[in-house]
Amino acid sequence: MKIDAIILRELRMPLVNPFETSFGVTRERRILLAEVQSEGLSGWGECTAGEHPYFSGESTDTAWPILLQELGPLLAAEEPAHGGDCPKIFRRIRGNRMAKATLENAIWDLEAQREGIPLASLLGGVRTSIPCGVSLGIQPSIEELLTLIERELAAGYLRIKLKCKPGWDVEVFERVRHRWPGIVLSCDANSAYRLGDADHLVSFDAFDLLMIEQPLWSDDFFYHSMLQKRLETPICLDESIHNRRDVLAAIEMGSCRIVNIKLGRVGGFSEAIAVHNAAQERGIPVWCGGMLETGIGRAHNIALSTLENFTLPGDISASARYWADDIVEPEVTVSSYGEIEIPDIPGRGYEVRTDLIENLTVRKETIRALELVG
Ligand code: OSB
Ligand code: MG
Repeated sequence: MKIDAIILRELRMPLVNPFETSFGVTRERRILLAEVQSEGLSGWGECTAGEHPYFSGESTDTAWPILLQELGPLLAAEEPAHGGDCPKIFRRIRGNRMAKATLENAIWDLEAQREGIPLASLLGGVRTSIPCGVSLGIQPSIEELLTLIERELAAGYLRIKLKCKPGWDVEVFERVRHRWPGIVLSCDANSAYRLGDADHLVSFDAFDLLMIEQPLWSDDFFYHSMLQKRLETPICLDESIHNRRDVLAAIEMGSCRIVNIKLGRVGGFSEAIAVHNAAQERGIPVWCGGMLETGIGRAHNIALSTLENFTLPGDISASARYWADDIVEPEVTVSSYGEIEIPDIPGRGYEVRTDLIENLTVRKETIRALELVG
C-alpha cells in the first residue's frame, strides 16, 4: 500500500474519574494519534505512552519526536503490504515500542479495511465476544472502593482488579473479601514492592487472588521467579514483558504463571501475536491489559483479545468508564454479562469521529514521503 500521508495529532482528554496507581494520579490524558492515509483509506493508531515516563521510559513527549522525525519518515518511504512488515521497517530504531505500535497498528487497521475483513479476523482471532474486567485505582478510602466495586459488579464485569501498594493492600483485600467471598479478584502493584516485602506478599495468598500483577521491579525476571516459588498465587508479569524472548525467559525461569499483553508495551500487533503464541505453546494463559485508551486503542485491544489464548478477562471496559465523549462511534459498550461483542465489519470495527478529534487536537503535523524530483 502506498502511504500518501501520516497525520500525527496530540489530543487533550479529561478522564471522567482520576486514576491512581502506585506511581501517581492521572486526571487528563494527552493522547497521540496517527492517521495513515493510503489510497483513499485511513488507518488509525493510538500511542499508549503516559503523560510521564512512569509506567515505561516512554511518554507523550518522547513519542512525538520519535514518530515525527524517525518512524514516520521511515514508514512513509516504504510501501508495506502488511502490518506485519512494520517491525522490519522500524528495526534500526531501538526501544520506543509504544511509538512503533502507534504506526504498526494503523497499518494493520488499513490492511483489514483493504481486505474487507474485521481486524480481529486478520489477526487470527477466533472469538465473537470477549470477557471483560475492570481495573480500579487506589481510592481516598476503602468505603469509596467498596461502592465502586458494587457498581462494577452490578454492571456485569467478570473480574475486579485492585491497584495496590504498601499501605493499600491486605487491609483492602480483607474488607473486599469479607463482603464478596466468591468474586474473581486480582491485584496490580505496578512494581511497588521490594525483596524485603516478600513475607508481606506471601500473606496475599490468604485472599484467593486470581493473580498478583508485577509486584517487583519493572525490568525483573529473576527475583519474580524467587518470589513465585514462595507464593501459591500466580504472578502475572506486565511491565517486564517486551517481546517473545522476554516471555520465553519468564516462563522458563518460573517468573510468572500468567502474562498481561499490552500492544504498546510490546511494540504492536506482530510482537503481541508472537508473545501470545509463545505463551500458548507453553500452557500459560494471557489477557489484554489497558492503558486508559480512547476508543481507537480500545478497538485494537478488543480485536487482539479474540486470539485463542486470551482466556482471562482483560482490562477492557466500556468507553463511558473513562470518557464523557469517546472519539469512536459507536462507543465501546459491555453487556450485562460482562462481554464485548466483536463488530463484524471491515477494519477496526468502530468509526472514528474526525470532527470531535479535530476539536480536541492541540498539535498536528503531517508527514509525507519525500518527492524525488526528476
Ligand atoms: O498496569 O495495567 C496497568 C493504567 C495505566 C498504566 C498501567 C496500568 C493501567 C491500568 C488501567 O491498570 C487499565 C485500563 O485501561 O482500564
Ligand atoms: Mg499492570
